[in-house]
Amino acid sequence: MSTRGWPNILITGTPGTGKTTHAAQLVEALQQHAETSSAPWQHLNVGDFVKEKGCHSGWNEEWQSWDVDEDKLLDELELVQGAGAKVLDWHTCDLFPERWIDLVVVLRCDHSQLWNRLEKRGYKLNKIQENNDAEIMEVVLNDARESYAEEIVVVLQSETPDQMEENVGRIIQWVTAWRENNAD
Ligand code: DAT
Repeated sequence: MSTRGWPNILITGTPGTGKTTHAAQLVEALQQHAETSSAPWQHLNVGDFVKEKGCHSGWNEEWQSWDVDEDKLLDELELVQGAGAKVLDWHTCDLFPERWIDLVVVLRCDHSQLWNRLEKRGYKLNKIQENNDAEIMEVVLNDARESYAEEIVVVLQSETPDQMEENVGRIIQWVTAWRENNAD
Protein backbone atom coordinates (compact mmCIF):
# COMPACT_ATOMS: atom_id res chain seq x y z
CA MET A 1 0.00 0.00 0.00
CA SER A 2 1.20 3.46 -0.84
CA THR A 3 0.82 6.47 1.42
CA ARG A 4 -0.30 8.43 -1.66
CA GLY A 5 -3.86 8.32 -2.93
CA TRP A 6 -2.62 8.62 -6.51
CA PRO A 7 0.66 7.52 -8.07
CA ASN A 8 3.60 9.62 -9.19
CA ILE A 9 4.76 8.76 -12.69
CA LEU A 10 8.21 9.55 -14.07
CA ILE A 11 8.55 9.86 -17.83
CA THR A 12 12.19 9.70 -18.78
CA GLY A 13 14.38 9.13 -21.83
CA THR A 14 17.07 10.82 -23.88
CA PRO A 15 16.21 14.44 -24.85
CA GLY A 16 13.96 14.37 -27.92
CA THR A 17 12.38 10.96 -27.28
CA GLY A 18 9.03 12.61 -26.50
CA LYS A 19 8.84 13.07 -22.73
CA THR A 20 7.22 16.51 -22.67
CA THR A 21 4.75 15.66 -25.43
CA HIS A 22 3.80 12.41 -23.70
CA ALA A 23 3.51 14.03 -20.26
CA ALA A 24 1.25 16.80 -21.59
CA GLN A 25 -1.01 14.35 -23.45
CA LEU A 26 -1.08 11.95 -20.52
CA VAL A 27 -2.12 14.63 -18.02
CA GLU A 28 -4.86 15.84 -20.37
CA ALA A 29 -6.13 12.28 -20.84
CA LEU A 30 -5.99 11.52 -17.10
CA GLN A 31 -8.00 14.68 -16.41
CA GLN A 32 -10.69 13.49 -18.79
CA HIS A 33 -10.81 9.79 -18.00
CA ALA A 34 -13.76 8.91 -15.75
CA GLU A 35 -11.77 6.77 -13.34
CA THR A 36 -8.86 9.19 -12.91
CA SER A 37 -10.40 12.66 -13.36
CA SER A 38 -10.96 13.28 -9.63
CA ALA A 39 -7.20 13.62 -8.97
CA PRO A 40 -5.35 16.95 -9.33
CA TRP A 41 -3.00 15.71 -12.09
CA GLN A 42 -0.03 17.93 -12.73
CA HIS A 43 2.66 17.83 -15.38
CA LEU A 44 5.92 18.64 -13.64
CA ASN A 45 8.53 19.44 -16.26
CA VAL A 46 11.63 19.17 -14.08
CA GLY A 47 13.74 21.36 -16.42
CA ASP A 48 11.22 24.20 -16.08
CA PHE A 49 10.96 23.56 -12.34
CA VAL A 50 14.76 23.91 -12.02
CA LYS A 51 14.55 27.29 -13.73
CA GLU A 52 11.49 28.54 -11.80
CA LYS A 53 12.84 27.57 -8.39
CA GLY A 54 16.43 28.57 -9.12
CA CYS A 55 17.77 25.06 -8.49
CA HIS A 56 20.94 25.66 -10.49
CA SER A 57 24.34 27.29 -10.25
CA GLY A 58 24.14 29.07 -13.60
CA TRP A 59 23.87 28.57 -17.36
CA ASN A 60 26.35 26.24 -19.00
CA GLU A 61 27.22 27.82 -22.32
CA GLU A 62 28.99 24.75 -23.74
CA TRP A 63 26.08 22.41 -23.09
CA GLN A 64 23.37 25.05 -23.42
CA SER A 65 21.68 23.96 -20.22
CA TRP A 66 21.45 24.86 -16.53
CA ASP A 67 24.00 23.34 -14.13
CA VAL A 68 21.51 21.72 -11.78
CA ASP A 69 21.91 22.07 -8.01
CA GLU A 70 20.65 18.58 -7.19
CA ASP A 71 20.32 19.08 -3.43
CA LYS A 72 18.17 22.16 -3.90
CA LEU A 73 16.10 20.44 -6.57
CA LEU A 74 15.44 17.47 -4.28
CA ASP A 75 14.45 19.79 -1.42
CA GLU A 76 11.97 21.65 -3.66
CA LEU A 77 10.55 18.45 -5.17
CA GLU A 78 10.17 16.87 -1.74
CA LEU A 79 7.62 19.58 -0.95
CA VAL A 80 5.38 18.71 -3.90
CA GLN A 81 5.74 14.99 -4.56
CA GLY A 82 3.98 13.77 -1.41
CA ALA A 83 0.49 14.57 -2.68
CA GLY A 84 0.85 12.18 -5.66
CA ALA A 85 -0.80 12.63 -9.10
CA LYS A 86 2.40 14.12 -10.52
CA VAL A 87 3.70 13.33 -13.98
CA LEU A 88 7.40 14.15 -13.80
CA ASP A 89 9.26 14.65 -17.05
CA TRP A 90 13.06 14.60 -17.05
CA HIS A 91 15.98 13.18 -18.98
CA THR A 92 17.67 11.61 -15.98
CA CYS A 93 16.02 9.32 -13.52
CA ASP A 94 18.60 8.22 -10.98
CA LEU A 95 18.27 11.33 -8.82
CA PHE A 96 14.83 10.75 -7.33
CA PRO A 97 14.39 8.57 -4.22
CA GLU A 98 12.60 5.31 -5.04
CA ARG A 99 9.86 6.07 -2.53
CA TRP A 100 8.67 9.05 -4.63
CA ILE A 101 8.02 7.14 -7.83
CA ASP A 102 5.40 4.48 -8.60
CA LEU A 103 5.98 4.02 -12.34
CA VAL A 104 9.01 4.81 -14.52
CA VAL A 105 8.32 5.11 -18.25
CA VAL A 106 11.47 5.05 -20.39
CA LEU A 107 10.80 6.35 -23.91
CA ARG A 108 12.93 5.07 -26.77
CA CYS A 109 13.39 6.36 -30.30
CA ASP A 110 15.32 5.25 -33.36
CA HIS A 111 18.59 7.21 -33.24
CA SER A 112 18.45 8.70 -36.73
CA GLN A 113 14.95 9.99 -36.05
CA LEU A 114 16.22 11.35 -32.74
CA TRP A 115 19.08 13.10 -34.54
CA ASN A 116 16.57 14.84 -36.82
CA ARG A 117 14.39 15.92 -33.91
CA LEU A 118 17.37 17.43 -32.06
CA GLU A 119 18.65 19.15 -35.19
CA LYS A 120 15.20 20.70 -35.68
CA ARG A 121 15.33 21.87 -32.10
CA GLY A 122 18.49 23.81 -32.95
CA TYR A 123 20.84 21.86 -30.68
CA LYS A 124 24.56 22.32 -31.31
CA LEU A 125 26.38 19.42 -32.93
CA ASN A 126 28.16 18.31 -29.72
CA LYS A 127 24.85 18.13 -27.89
CA ILE A 128 23.16 16.20 -30.71
CA GLN A 129 26.07 13.77 -30.85
CA GLU A 130 26.16 13.24 -27.08
CA ASN A 131 22.42 12.59 -26.88
CA ASN A 132 22.45 10.34 -29.91
CA ASP A 133 25.25 8.25 -28.41
CA ALA A 134 23.37 8.10 -25.11
CA GLU A 135 20.29 6.74 -26.87
CA ILE A 136 22.33 4.10 -28.71
CA MET A 137 24.11 3.09 -25.47
CA GLU A 138 20.77 2.95 -23.60
CA VAL A 139 22.15 5.19 -20.86
CA VAL A 140 18.78 6.31 -19.45
CA LEU A 141 17.31 2.81 -19.65
CA ASN A 142 20.29 1.35 -17.78
CA ASP A 143 20.05 4.07 -15.13
CA ALA A 144 16.33 3.37 -14.71
CA ARG A 145 16.96 -0.36 -14.30
CA GLU A 146 19.70 0.30 -11.75
CA SER A 147 17.67 2.83 -9.79
CA TYR A 148 14.20 1.27 -9.56
CA ALA A 149 12.58 -2.10 -9.00
CA GLU A 150 12.29 -4.05 -12.26
CA GLU A 151 8.51 -4.30 -12.07
CA ILE A 152 7.94 -0.53 -12.12
CA VAL A 153 10.14 0.21 -15.17
CA VAL A 154 8.29 0.18 -18.50
CA VAL A 155 10.00 0.76 -21.86
CA LEU A 156 7.87 2.33 -24.59
CA GLN A 157 8.71 3.18 -28.18
CA SER A 158 8.03 6.78 -29.27
CA GLU A 159 8.39 7.19 -33.01
CA THR A 160 4.85 7.81 -34.28
CA PRO A 161 1.70 9.62 -33.10
CA ASP A 162 -0.07 6.22 -32.98
CA GLN A 163 2.54 4.89 -30.59
CA MET A 164 2.13 7.97 -28.44
CA GLU A 165 -1.63 7.46 -28.24
CA GLU A 166 -1.17 3.80 -27.43
CA ASN A 167 1.41 4.64 -24.75
CA VAL A 168 -0.93 7.14 -23.10
CA GLY A 169 -3.70 4.52 -23.10
CA ARG A 170 -1.42 1.95 -21.50
CA ILE A 171 -0.34 4.33 -18.75
CA ILE A 172 -3.97 5.21 -17.98
CA GLN A 173 -4.76 1.51 -17.65
CA TRP A 174 -1.83 1.15 -15.32
CA VAL A 175 -3.04 4.11 -13.18
CA THR A 176 -6.53 2.63 -12.79
CA ALA A 177 -5.03 -0.72 -11.76
CA TRP A 178 -2.70 1.02 -9.29
CA ARG A 179 -5.66 2.86 -7.83
CA GLU A 180 -7.62 -0.36 -7.34
CA ASN A 181 -4.67 -1.93 -5.55
CA ASN A 182 -3.73 1.07 -3.43
CA ALA A 183 -6.91 3.04 -2.66
CA ASP A 184 -8.10 3.06 0.93
P1 DAT B 1 11.60 15.46 -24.93
O1 DAT B 1 10.67 16.09 -23.93
O2 DAT B 1 11.91 14.03 -24.61
O3 DAT B 1 12.85 16.25 -25.16
P2 DAT B 1 9.60 16.22 -26.90
O4 DAT B 1 8.34 15.77 -26.26
O5 DAT B 1 9.92 17.69 -26.82
O6 DAT B 1 10.85 15.39 -26.34
O7 DAT B 1 9.57 15.71 -28.41
C1 DAT B 1 10.58 16.08 -29.34
C2 DAT B 1 9.98 16.22 -30.72
O8 DAT B 1 9.65 14.94 -31.22
C3 DAT B 1 8.70 17.04 -30.77
O9 DAT B 1 8.72 17.78 -31.97
C4 DAT B 1 7.60 16.01 -30.84
C5 DAT B 1 8.27 14.85 -31.53
N1 DAT B 1 7.79 13.53 -31.05
C6 DAT B 1 8.05 12.99 -29.84
N2 DAT B 1 7.48 11.80 -29.72
C7 DAT B 1 6.84 11.56 -30.90
C8 DAT B 1 6.06 10.47 -31.41
N3 DAT B 1 5.80 9.37 -30.68
N4 DAT B 1 5.54 10.60 -32.65
C9 DAT B 1 5.78 11.71 -33.38
N5 DAT B 1 6.51 12.76 -32.96
C10 DAT B 1 7.04 12.68 -31.73
